[in-house]
Amino acid sequence: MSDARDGRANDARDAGGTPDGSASEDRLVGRGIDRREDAELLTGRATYTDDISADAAHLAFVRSAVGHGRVESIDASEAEEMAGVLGVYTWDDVDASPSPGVLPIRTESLDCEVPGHPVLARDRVRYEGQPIAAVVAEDRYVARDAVEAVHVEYGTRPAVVDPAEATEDGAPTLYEGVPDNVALDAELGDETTTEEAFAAADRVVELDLVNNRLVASALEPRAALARYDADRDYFTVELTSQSPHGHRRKLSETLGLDEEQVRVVVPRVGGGFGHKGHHHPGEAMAAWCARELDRSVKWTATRSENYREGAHARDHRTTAAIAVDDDGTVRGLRVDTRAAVGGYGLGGGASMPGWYGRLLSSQYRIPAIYCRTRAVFTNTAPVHSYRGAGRPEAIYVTERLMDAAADELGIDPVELRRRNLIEPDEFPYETAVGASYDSGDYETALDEALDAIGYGEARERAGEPGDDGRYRGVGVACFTESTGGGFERGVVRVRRDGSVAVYAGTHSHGQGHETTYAQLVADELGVPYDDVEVAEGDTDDTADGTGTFGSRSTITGGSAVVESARDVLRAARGVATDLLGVDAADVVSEGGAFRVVGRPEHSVSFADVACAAAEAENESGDESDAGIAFEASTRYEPDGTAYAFGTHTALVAVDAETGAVEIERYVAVDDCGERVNPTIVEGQVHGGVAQGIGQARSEGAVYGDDGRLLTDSMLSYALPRASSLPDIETRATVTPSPRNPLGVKGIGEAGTIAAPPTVVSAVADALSSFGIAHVDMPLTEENVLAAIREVDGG
Ligand code: MCN
Repeated sequence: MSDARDGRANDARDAGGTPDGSASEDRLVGRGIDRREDAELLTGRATYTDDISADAAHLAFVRSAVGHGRVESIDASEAEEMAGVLGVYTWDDVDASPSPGVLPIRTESLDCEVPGHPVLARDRVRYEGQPIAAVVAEDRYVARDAVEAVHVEYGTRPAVVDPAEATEDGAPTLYEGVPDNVALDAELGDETTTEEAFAAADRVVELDLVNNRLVASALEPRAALARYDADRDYFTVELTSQSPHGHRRKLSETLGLDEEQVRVVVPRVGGGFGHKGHHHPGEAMAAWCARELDRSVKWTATRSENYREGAHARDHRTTAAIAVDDDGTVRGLRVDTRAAVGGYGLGGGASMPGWYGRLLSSQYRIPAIYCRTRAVFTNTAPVHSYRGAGRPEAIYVTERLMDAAADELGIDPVELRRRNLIEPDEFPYETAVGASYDSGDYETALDEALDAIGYGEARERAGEPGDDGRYRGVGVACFTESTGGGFERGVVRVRRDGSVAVYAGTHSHGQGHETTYAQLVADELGVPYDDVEVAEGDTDDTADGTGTFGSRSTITGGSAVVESARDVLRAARGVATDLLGVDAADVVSEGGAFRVVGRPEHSVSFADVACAAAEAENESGDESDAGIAFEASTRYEPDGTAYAFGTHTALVAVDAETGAVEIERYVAVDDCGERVNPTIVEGQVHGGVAQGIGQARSEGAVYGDDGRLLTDSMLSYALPRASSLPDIETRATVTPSPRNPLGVKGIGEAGTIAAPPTVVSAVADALSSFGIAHVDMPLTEENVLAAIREVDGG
């Protein structure tokens, strides 16, 4: 019988624990423990999909060289003759197989009848880079050489790449039955009430906004390794995924299989940012070819394939208006957005009204909102969710309108926001676009941000050139974010030695779940942190699961593993009660042991209880459970959405001669409820802000009018660099969510939501003396100078 308490305290220190004051001394939750996965990741010892060879043949794709056209002919004879080539396949081969060969799509994301995305082009190509033929060869170099030897002739058609232009009369059409290219025309909010609010308001301010097209640039490109067991008609697919069970379902549908015929295993994943949650042709074709050749087949995207075909993001054209009274009361919002979906609908969050329009109320009490969203086919790569997925686009609209209204009314932009904030005693709060906010204390976060940046002084300097001739500006953006949705599975298994294995249906691709889930479970069971292992990514480990996206894992996966840990603890207490020979009511669990109330020396350790339970299990003769003391599995679904929030603020200096923007300071105040690990939370904010600044300053996928992608590599697609990023100062307020047992809200996307409006607001503020109220992203030197020249008349 032992006392685990000392071991536990040491253990947190050993793990690099840096108690942050908010955590009680005993608890791991609330401590900024170093990420346990980092040693392996940072020393290059991690295994990624492409590291696994399995004697695999290699798959490469012949991709459309045109943005829009008909495939007139494919001549693969030269490629087929090449030494080392195992097969060249086109749609005809897929069509002749038992597989449907079409990527599944969420039906609610389209309201028109169109064919789905085929894994290889049927006859028409609708974006440059669409796969036309698949080549499998003994090695990847031969496969790529053979791709060059496949000759495709096209009947080129006119292309349309801009979602607003695509809806205009006379625009090229992508599908016969959809003459206006509108894939989905959806409304949110009440149009009549909103029109009445606009008619009654003192002023209406309107803005046209562009939300630039982005590409997820994870360090690791997408990859898949498929093995086929012909005897069992069974696939094992290792791949880059954020959602192992989601990929299993989609792979099964594409291949025409039962889910039970597919096991998905996800090794380490080098970043996802949303696009590894989607199903692309590469993964499905690797599996299809593995069956066709009865051989393991691997596919790894090249960087430019990732740019051409990996799901893109954002790409909104919006006309929006705000109705305000002279005293600064906001009466309504009216938003009309055309959102690109690309050549094929994949059902992405950015164009789905539920993810986009539902966030338009942000932190404000806005009685009437009407949002029309048209998801529009364009000759571009398909658009899907990317860090934020609709929420950055919505907050950008609302925050730009708040600045424009403040400008019109001559009210300080912070003061206008403050006058309209939803107050703490108004929660739960139902917005005019159907969001039910759980909890919030918006003004505290706002004040924290203003205090940190020194808003008063910054406001005085705003719009004026400093000693260095550059114009200073201060930007502020408030935001909310819907986090956590759907169900998640969490399994906790205790072995006879008291060690604990935790499995979840989520999949960390940089978020640090191995650390945070271990903190949560170790706290619940009172066992040493090092005794808890966390594994994600194998569909055999959990009966079902949803995955990691939408900043949902802590709320859903974290709660699921905690609920399972609580079940395990209840069972363990029962065994402990028997061992101690007292009434259940007299047994308490603390510090990794069960003790008798009032007789602290009378105790039994968690490990001894586990051993006793495993012995009893062995005696029962069930060999499948040999060595397992306790196990619990929870399918957890939160009690509604948790709305994270915060205020970000930035100081910028703009050189009006060159258009160069420097972000001199950036302060992020975020509220994600209770924080499991404040250091990881801070890291998530840093990463998100860096990506948000990337969108604001430099990123943008650019297509030529013919539908050819001009930014198809890291040379031409301008990711942010360390030198273009400021130090990111972070602060936190803590407003627990009442909608999950942990009181948590998500944090993974907050930075990408808040940073674009914050930076644009600051730059517009700096240029206010030129009469500039808004500059579209990205704020490149060229775009900033163009904005100055436009008002200068030059
Ligand atoms: N966390 C916490 N306390 C909270 C909330 C979160 O300690 N109150 C911790 C979590 O336990 C977890 C991390 O912060 O370790 C992020 O948790 P959460 O906000 O629940 O988000 P998810 O784990 O579901 O991650 C998804 C989110 C999304 S949608 C994208 S896109 C994204 C992101 O996280 N892509 C990332 N962060 C990323 N980080 C890296 N490094 N790479 C990516 O591709």
